[in-house]
Amino acid sequence: MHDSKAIVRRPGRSIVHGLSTSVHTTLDYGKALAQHDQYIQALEYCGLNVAVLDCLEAYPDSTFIEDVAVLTPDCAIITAPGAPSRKGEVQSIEAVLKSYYVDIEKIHAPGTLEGGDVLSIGRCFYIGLSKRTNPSGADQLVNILKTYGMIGIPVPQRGFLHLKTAVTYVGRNSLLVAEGFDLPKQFEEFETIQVPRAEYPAANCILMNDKILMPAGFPDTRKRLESLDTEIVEVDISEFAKIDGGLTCLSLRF
Ligand code: CIR
Repeated sequence: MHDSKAIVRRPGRSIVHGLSTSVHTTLDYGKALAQHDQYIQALEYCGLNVAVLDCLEAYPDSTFIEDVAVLTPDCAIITAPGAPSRKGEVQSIEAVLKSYYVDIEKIHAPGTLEGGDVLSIGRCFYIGLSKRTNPSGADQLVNILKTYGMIGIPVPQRGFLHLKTAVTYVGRNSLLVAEGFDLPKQFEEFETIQVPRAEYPAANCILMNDKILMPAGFPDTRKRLESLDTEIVEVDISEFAKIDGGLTCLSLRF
């Protein structure tokens, strides 16, 4: 899995009104911008060429750009966000993806699907069925992937916003799994590293070109990840975490 490019979108001031499953202190916009800069630098350190898109003020959650597309080696798929306030985010991504991809597919209503629910490991894509991704969206993705010789596997998911909030792939056949997440049987071929309940946001890490990008401030998880003997790069995304944003959701990588 070698990624060479990433697309990110600058957060707009409206991010303070982003969707959240928790009561949180108001997001500090200046701090969010600074953390976003550090996130871009971390992607560059991991070897990616980063395209930075302008903010979309009309869409408070649009910096979580991972949710609007699924990028594969052979095609890009524009999703259909399940959150009503995020549906319009897809309009502006098509033109961007056209400069990178010849083949662009789409998930159509009544299907809903958000990229945070899609965990790709090689040419296999695990699709979490969540409040944001419904069976129709998952089935459409499975069929699109099949056309290009890739595999889509829908998996049940409960208790977390997206599949990748609870589980990510960190290399050496290992999954990082949040304690309390009922790992679906479709993942039984993998080894697991558990993220303690108190550190659950750390379950959302990114394996990128032989480095693991992890959110800063989770020492127990870091210790456990060190057993993989892979370089770990920490980046502070505490402002985004206030509205359920993790590391993966801040970029599209391909
Ligand atoms: C939302 O609820 O849509 C945003 N506040 C957070 C999205 C996080 N996306 C992701 O984990 N892929």
